Amino acid sequence: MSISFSHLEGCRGLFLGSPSAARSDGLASENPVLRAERLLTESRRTNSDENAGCAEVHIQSKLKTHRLNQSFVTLATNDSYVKGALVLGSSLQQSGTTRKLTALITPQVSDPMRNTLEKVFDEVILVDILDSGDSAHLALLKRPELGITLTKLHCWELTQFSKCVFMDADTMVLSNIDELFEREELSAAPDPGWPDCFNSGVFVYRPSIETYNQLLQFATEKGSFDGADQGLLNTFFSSWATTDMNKHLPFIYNLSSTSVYSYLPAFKAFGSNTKVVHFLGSTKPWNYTYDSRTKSVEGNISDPKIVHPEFLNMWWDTYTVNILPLLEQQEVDEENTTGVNMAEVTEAVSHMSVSAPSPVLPSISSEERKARWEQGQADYMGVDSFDNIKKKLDSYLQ
Ligand SMILES: [Mn+2]
Repeated sequence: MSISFSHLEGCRGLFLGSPSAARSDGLASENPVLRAERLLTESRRTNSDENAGCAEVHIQSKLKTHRLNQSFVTLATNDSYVKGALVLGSSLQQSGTTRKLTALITPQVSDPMRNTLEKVFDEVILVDILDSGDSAHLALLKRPELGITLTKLHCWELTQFSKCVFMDADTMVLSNIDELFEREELSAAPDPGWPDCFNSGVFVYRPSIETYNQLLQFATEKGSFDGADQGLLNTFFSSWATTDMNKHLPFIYNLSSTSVYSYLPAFKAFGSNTKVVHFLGSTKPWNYTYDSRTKSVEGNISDPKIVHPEFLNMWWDTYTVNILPLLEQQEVDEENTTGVNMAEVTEAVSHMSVSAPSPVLPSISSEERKARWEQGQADYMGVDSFDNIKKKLDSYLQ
């Protein structure tokens, strides 16, 4: 028995709830609908016609339960990272996700920013290790250097959900990624710097107090080889590299900003499939200045650490269109909303190169230049400057 599309349209209204403006574009509600279609087809194959309606109701309620039981989770430890979390949350909404959105925050987050988060996320949960009498606090006393790392581990405590996808606040989705909920713990994409390690900016996991306590104990005893959550999680889930390819997410679910430059032909071939951008590095999108008239980031886009500027401009476009109006409602002071408060400017400037572009040196052969590039010694201010890379990209894409 086949199912007509109009029938599915009816289903969609029923089990996806009232469509918000962001979710009515038909973009990403496609995935659960296709899934429902498959489930319905399967059930009808195994059920007699008189039972089909019953099975349908059962599957629809099962889908709804899934939707409520699963969440995207992020963490913001200060007001700057809240900006990232807001853009991430907004991008997930725009993707038409059917899952919940949860933000963990620490006490450093101000009330107006917290109130704004509550407009985008279904749940905003304060995690305060210092104030808690639990094992996390005890672990922190022994390993004070793991402060933020241990805060991130709190995501395993969200046992109101059966499965979650954790995403760093410096990530942004470009299309629906609800299919990630079909993966098991711990699924993640390779880290570009050491591909036998996964990057912990995006990962699928199952909340569990048992796992949470094991992670804390592990952190206390072994620490983290990189001083952060990625080192800890890679040691804890050490079978990731070799055991189950289903737990290796394709790189397009966590495309790091550095990869565009370090493997340009691959970016050229596969970059258009990107689903999640991760703004790795110390200079974050909110550290840049954006010109809303030209819809582009001003100034230092030749910074080799920053992602392809189209992604950065997308981040700022989402921020300007969807987030700034929310912040204005909260009367967050102007300094906060523009992304140019002094601490951030200092941080950004300290990572900026201010030297003038060096002249192109014709004496370097293209072989030599390639070798230097591969050794990470690209001439970013000269022949390998962003403008030149962009010209090259444009010529490929024409
Ligand atoms: Mn990150």
